Amino acid sequence: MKLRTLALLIASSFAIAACAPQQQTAPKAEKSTEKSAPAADSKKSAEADKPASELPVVDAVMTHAPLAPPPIDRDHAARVKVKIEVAEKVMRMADGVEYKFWTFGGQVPGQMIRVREGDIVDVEFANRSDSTVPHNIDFHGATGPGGGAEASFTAPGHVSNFSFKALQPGLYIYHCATAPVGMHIANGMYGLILVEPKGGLPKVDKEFYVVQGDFYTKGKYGEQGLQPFDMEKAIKEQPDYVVFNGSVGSIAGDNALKAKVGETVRLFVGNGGPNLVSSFHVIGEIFDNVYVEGGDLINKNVQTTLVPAGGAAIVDFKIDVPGTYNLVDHSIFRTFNKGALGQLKAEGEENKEIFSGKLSDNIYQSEGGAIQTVPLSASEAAKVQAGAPKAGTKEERIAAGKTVYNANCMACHGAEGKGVEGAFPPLAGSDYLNEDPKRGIHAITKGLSGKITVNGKEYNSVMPAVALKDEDVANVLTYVLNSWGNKGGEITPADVAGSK
Ligand code: HEC
Ligand SMILES: [Cu+2]
Repeated sequence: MKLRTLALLIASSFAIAACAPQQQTAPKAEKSTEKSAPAADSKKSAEADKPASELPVVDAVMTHAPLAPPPIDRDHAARVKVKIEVAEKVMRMADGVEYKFWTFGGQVPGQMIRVREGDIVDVEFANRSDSTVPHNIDFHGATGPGGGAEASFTAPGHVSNFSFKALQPGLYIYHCATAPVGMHIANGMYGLILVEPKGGLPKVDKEFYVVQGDFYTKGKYGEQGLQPFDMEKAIKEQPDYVVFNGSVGSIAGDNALKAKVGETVRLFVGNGGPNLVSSFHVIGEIFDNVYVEGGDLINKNVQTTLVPAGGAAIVDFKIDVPGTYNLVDHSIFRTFNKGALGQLKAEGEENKEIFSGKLSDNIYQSEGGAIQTVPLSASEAAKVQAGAPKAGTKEERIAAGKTVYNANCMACHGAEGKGVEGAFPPLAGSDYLNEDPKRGIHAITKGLSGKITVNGKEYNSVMPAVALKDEDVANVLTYVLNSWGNKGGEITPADVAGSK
């Protein structure tokens, strides 16, 4: 998806650039009027009010998350054409978990729209003929009944048009408001529209688009297969998933946002809900500016900002030191147990004065250094007994093992088994493991402590035993052995049983 949207974005930026010259027709006075107009008067500050019919017509630059459309480089109003097609679509919610999303434009969130205060937004709203129900759109950035909900109500196989004037600048949610409204939103029908103030926003180096949402599935978090919507959980406000940009991992790992040391980053953050308020936080960063609730009020030096359901915030920060910065909902079980984790990876020069990194690490054994077992809840223990589905082939074992790895090992050994120097040894290209893969069985089932050397580096730490079924131990080790430059091979449940 990334490449295609990028190409589209680039293509459409060029389209805008190409038609920019003939758009520069606004009176010269316009700019100065805008600058001196206090924000509160912005509704009235008439920029040489042309009749709407005489405004130049432009196509909106719309982007799929996590990309944001480029800043507007017009100094006058326009009629901006926004085309939205609703599609009901089965897509990935998490590894092995699918969900039938209802989408604006084929993805969750819907595409981000960027217009300028004073623009007329011409909306063309199409509902595909393979949709099962009617849909509509309520723009929080519009003034008028339902934000356009009635005006845009569209049966499958129909297309509606309406327009609104973007009177007030700000970052606004749009969402479907067809009954049952909660269900349409819960299925992913939301996105953001930015109405730039006439003078634009202060320039930054990178801008991204992130929308949180909560999802309610018949099966529990991680339960495999196509999961239907669960109305009862939605009413009780007990989501199984809380995610950024529509799925677990959508902006983490290989999909992480990227920036460089020294750059300023802006996140357009929305919260589609339907239920939860987000305590939005970036671990290891302090927001220099927060446009509180997406409006004009700027708060400075903020750690965590609330993003209401059906609301938004703009946050700016500068990257001072390299590293991986995790985007979370600091209602923190949502991050570690429901998927609300994004990442921004920053490369560049270290600055040891701002952040030293680990200076030393010695063993501190308050519990006598005994190996501990990661505790299991009663239901988890029951599941362990009941057993996971059996893998028939090595390929199935590798696929199942990946899920086991992500749930049980990644927290310490890291994505791609890279480990953490001085604390957690790498599993990627581990000579310790490749020399005798059965050492892995022992490490998982019995735990591991004392000095070991992995790829020439010494580790003297404690790995707790991980309570897994033999099948899962076999799967995860087979996955590890066939990943990240390891030597391949297969560990079977019989191997595990035999060497415990
Ligand atoms: C709580 C953190 C933690 C978790 C969870 C964990 N490990 Fe470890 N693991 C360690 C530490 C620490 C060591 C090194 C122990 C030592 O120094 O003696 C280690 C060592 C190992 C080793 C041997 C050294 C090497 O790099 O080859 C293997 C293999 C291994 N772990 C596999 C796993 C697998 C597979 C899982 C998931 C089922 C897992 N670990 C979960 C912390 C963890
Ligand atoms: Cu809808």
